[in-house]
Amino acid sequence: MSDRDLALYRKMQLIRRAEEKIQERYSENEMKTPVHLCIGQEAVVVGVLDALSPEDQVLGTYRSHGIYLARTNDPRSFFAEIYGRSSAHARGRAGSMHLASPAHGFLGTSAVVGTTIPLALGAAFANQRRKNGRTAAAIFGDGAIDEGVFWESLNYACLARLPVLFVCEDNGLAIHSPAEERHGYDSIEAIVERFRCHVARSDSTDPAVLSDLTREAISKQRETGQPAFLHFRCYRYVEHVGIAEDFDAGYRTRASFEEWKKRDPIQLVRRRLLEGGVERKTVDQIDQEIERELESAIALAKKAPFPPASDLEKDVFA
Ligand SMILES: Cc1ncc(C[n+]2csc(CCOP(=O)(O)OP(=O)(O)O)c2C)c(N)n1
Ligand SMILES: [Mg+2]
Repeated sequence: MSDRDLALYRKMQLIRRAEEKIQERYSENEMKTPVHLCIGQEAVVVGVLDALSPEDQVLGTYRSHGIYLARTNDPRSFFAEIYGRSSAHARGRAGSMHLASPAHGFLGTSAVVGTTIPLALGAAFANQRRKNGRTAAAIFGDGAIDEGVFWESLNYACLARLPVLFVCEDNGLAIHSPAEERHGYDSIEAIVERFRCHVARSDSTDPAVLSDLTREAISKQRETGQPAFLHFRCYRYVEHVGIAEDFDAGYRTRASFEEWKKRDPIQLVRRRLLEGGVERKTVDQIDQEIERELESAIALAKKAPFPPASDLEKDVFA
């Protein structure tokens, strides 16, 4: 149990500290990319990815630092990308919002809400035809379920029995609009359950719980051939885009933040490790290693070259 928790803790802490480093340095104005931080939401991505095998595929949104770091475990490439340097997997062309690493099964992300859901269907369709047993997961926000493309994708995946996981990372907000102001229904699960689709939901901030639910969904998917919809709630600690808190913006309260913060995913797993007999110095050592890794990744990124101007029109469709 504690080995698994140590691995989950490490991944979440890597993501959290990487994003906190972005917060610390963003005002230097060397990161020429908007940033959508997932601070507070780490358990969803880390839990879901823990249940996938390395051959499985995943797609995300513009809020995908967590997927990138959890999947690649490569903060050097991550910061190279954030600083726009040619040493990154996408050679500095992606920025924060278009992270991908196909070599790690992380097929892509997009700034356009909902667009990577049908791409996951395409991957699932190919996997189904190749009979390779892989699962394709689309991780998207609750804003994406407001779009037709989600419902069309869900319908087709159920019809064609595609091995796909729909993962709704529900922070209750699309920018500043709460779910209550956007939905003409009360329960998304109640609707999706009417499809031939396995459904699971959770408010847990424990990545181990979310990982178990995801594993269960994948095994049900394999047994029945039906896709799965996972609805996982979470809380975004900072503003929609940018690095700051925004509790005075009027669309949510600091009290709601304080409530969720009591269940902070990283503190939750840290507590369980210590209570389970793991020595504090073991956990502190993980923190220190992450600190060193991130600082060295940032220093390397800053020294790396920018892509040459001659690259500007490379790999451009039109
Ligand atoms: C097709 C499309 N419509 C509108 C937007 C503007 N937009 C950017 S982010 C966002 C909110 C999306 O919320 P959600 O999917 O819940 O993701 P979160 O930011 O909460 O992670 C919207 C509407 C967009 N990028 N793409
Ligand atoms: Mg949202």
